[in-house]
Amino acid sequence: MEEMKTRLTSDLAQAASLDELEKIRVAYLGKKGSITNLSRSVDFGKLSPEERKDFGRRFNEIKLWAEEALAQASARLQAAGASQAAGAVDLTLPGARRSLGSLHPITLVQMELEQIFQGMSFIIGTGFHVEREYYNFDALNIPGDHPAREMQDTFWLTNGMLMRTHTSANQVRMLEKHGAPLRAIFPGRCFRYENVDASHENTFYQLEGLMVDKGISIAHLIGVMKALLDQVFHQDVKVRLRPGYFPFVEPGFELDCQCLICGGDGCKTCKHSGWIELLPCGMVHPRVLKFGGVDPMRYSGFAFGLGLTRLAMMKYGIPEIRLMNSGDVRFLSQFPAAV
Ligand code: FA5
Repeated sequence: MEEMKTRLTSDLAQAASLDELEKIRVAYLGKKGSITNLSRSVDFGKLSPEERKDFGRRFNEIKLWAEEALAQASARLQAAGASQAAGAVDLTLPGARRSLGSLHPITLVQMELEQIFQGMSFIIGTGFHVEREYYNFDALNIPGDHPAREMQDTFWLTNGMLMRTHTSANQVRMLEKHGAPLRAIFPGRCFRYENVDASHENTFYQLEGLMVDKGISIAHLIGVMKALLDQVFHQDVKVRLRPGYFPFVEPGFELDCQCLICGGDGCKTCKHSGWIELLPCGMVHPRVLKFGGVDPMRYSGFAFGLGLTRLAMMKYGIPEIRLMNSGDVRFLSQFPAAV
């Protein structure tokens, strides 16, 4: 029995895996194992009662000892296996690079503008992509037979619904909801059924602004437009103001900025004119105020419809509008993940 203990101790010390350990257990304690066989090797008839008792005690001792030794070896191998698995992480290797999503350039510009306007006590609204013909056209002084409807090619849906062609569609909704006085911006997506080129998309973003109060004049309009452009570009950008026609403002203006892609020399982004149409604006037409339930005899206001997608193009030097909706990660990953 002593010799068997020595052999088992040495076998257990050499066992390198739980599989090997199981083989050792079968070899010693299995049905035909060498410890199990010990009891078969003895002719109990030839032993005295004392000797039988003594054998039984020692046999049980070695069996218990062997079971305990196997359990300890198993625990040792399991612990070694666990630390080996943990050790498989080589801390000196460079980590797996997790690519962090970035913010879309339009989102970045929109967030910046929202901050600027919140600083001037403007509230932020949203509006609907799918809009009623009434809010997109009629309530903006563009009745069904008005030629101005042709200015914006429309994706028509059924039952007088359409994909809104401009964020101005939310002007009367905001007036109905909040009344006057009102300072609000409402950025969002617009849709037009038109040919796509370097500066025209069929899905693009605008940011509408509306300020209505007693005594609002063109001076307020120009002051806010200037504050807006100064803060967005952080540089001296040349702008020009020219008369513009929109049925929902009177007078109306077009504010263009010098193309920042070519510096005004002319390129395909500005259609070789050196200027980009960016910020149409004007004094809210009295009929629009009336549609919104606001008395035009007491209140006046200005509105603007900033081309947010084009502003992002100018700010970040993006010459091609189609990149904006491309979902191309090589393009998108150049922008920061946060502002
Ligand atoms: C309008 O949409 C008017 N609702 C703007 C307005 C609001 C005028 C309030 C007066 C008062 P316009 O169609 O010009 O106007 O579009 C406004 C701006 O949106 C343009 O200057 C341009 O920057 C941008 N824009 C227009 N069409 C596209 C297009 N297809 N792709 C990208 N940007 C566009």
